[in-house]
Amino acid sequence: MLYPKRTQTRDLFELNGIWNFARELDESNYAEGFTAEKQVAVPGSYNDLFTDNEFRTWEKGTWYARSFQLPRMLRSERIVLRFGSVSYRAEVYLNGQHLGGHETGYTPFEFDITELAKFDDENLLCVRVENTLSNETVPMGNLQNKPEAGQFAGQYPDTPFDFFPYAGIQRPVAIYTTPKTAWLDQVAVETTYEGNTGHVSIGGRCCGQAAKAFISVQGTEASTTVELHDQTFASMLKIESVQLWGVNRPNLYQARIQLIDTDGNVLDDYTQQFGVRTVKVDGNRILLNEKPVYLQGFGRHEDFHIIGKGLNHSVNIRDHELLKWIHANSYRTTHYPYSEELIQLADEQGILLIAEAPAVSINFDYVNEQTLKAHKKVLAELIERDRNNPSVIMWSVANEATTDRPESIPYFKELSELVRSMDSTRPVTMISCKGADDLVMDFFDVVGVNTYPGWYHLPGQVDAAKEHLRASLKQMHEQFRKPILITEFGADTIAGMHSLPVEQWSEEYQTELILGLIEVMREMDFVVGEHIWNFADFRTAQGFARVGGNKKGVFTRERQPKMVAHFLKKFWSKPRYED
Ligand code: BDP
Repeated sequence: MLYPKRTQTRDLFELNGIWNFARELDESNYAEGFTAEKQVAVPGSYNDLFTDNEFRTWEKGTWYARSFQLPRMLRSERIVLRFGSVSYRAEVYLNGQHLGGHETGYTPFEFDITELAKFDDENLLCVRVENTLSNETVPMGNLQNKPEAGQFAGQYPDTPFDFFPYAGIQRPVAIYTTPKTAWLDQVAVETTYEGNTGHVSIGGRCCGQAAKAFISVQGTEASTTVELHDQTFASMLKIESVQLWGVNRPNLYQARIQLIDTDGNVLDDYTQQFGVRTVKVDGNRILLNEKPVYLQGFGRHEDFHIIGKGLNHSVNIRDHELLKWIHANSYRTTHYPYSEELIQLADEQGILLIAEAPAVSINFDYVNEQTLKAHKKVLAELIERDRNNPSVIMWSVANEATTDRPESIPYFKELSELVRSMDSTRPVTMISCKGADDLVMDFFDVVGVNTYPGWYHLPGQVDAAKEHLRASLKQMHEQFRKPILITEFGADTIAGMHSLPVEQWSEEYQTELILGLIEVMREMDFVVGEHIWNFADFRTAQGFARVGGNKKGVFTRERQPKMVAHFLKKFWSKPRYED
């Protein structure tokens, strides 16, 4: 699915703003309109908007509605309604008619509304949104408070992960048009280079009557015209004196794709951004453009006051600003696909991303066929969505599944095969908390390790935590013989709390523990990166282990630095390998 754009053949407008909102409290036909209980903001999560706890933790059906008019000059066009994401499940109705649904929040979906849209009257758009998680959803939820025993047991709401299960229409809603005669539906760009020449493969799929595709890379000599076969095209272009995409030089190119008819008339016109770069795992290194890159950065969340997980451009800009300030070069989109707009920002600013499926804490006590089906679906949607973004250097299929269970082996084999069949240009990882007992690392290129010595065990004992990490990393490397990326480590820290001698929860403790553990990671030649948990404090479900949220942020939820941030800024200013 393409990102919606206005071009010479396409129009675009957004349906963001204030919508009507009601909880589904009875059997009435909400799809034909309803009395609003509240008004809500789109995009945004609904949970933190109101003062009433009933709304905050409501996970059953809610209804969103708004009306809109269409200008008559669009009558001749194909009209598409697109949602950036709705968590977790959406059923969409236009003028009382069911358009379809989508499950697994965090990925976009769209409907052709050409036939149903009215031009002479208001259109009524109603969306049923539901966030009830189960053992068949990805992520799971409502496991009767029985996640794996540990810090998530007994939480409210009942999730086997700690971040708050925000819900709603969390990303933009847009209407875009394409010509009715022919339109581009899908584009895949893959790149390599040899010396100064970039090799760019651009393929795509279209619908309708086009005969050929004219493809050119703006600002270069590269262009070609290719015939369509079964409504698909494939092309290979060369960019001379290519400027590669990299961390400090995020050079981007625009591929213009024009669908043309047999007389050479342009039917559809779309521009796809891409960067020329390669990424691979070679021995104990991740190579970006054939040079080793050491990942320094964070796990994160899309999370902010009031708006929850709603797209917020200001927070996104601020977060990337802080990443640059602290000399981080990367982050993992823990624990779900982030907004398309944020991934584009990473492309433009040269930030490396590990794009993660929303599969956190998959527990094999509860997995069934349907869980695997949902997991495969959302993984495929993620790859389809982000495959052209140069900032995405690796796919993460899951975080902290119970991968010490034999049932996890065929499950993750199938997932890794799916990813590789869709994209052979990026390494694939899985993030484990099972140490050397993990059974599925054979299927992955990089071993992602979440480890909390000095926090969940060995509290307050930095030296013992370092010793534990040293021993466990060596053991894991012996076992897996693959590069290890430390994807989570850290300590909850109350901003403003100080203590000498150092004690858990204080800024001194976070600083000493994080810097101490990094020292150990850097003793090991097979460690390819350090991602601290977390970039910023974030809202969680309620439980005895969380006081006002998860406080492992290096920055507060307001995006101000804790003490450790200043030390990291200094330490990370010298990259481990020369760029
Ligand atoms: C890890 C999870 C992460 C949690 C973190 C923590 O991957 O989502 O927030 O622990 O406990 O297990 O802070």
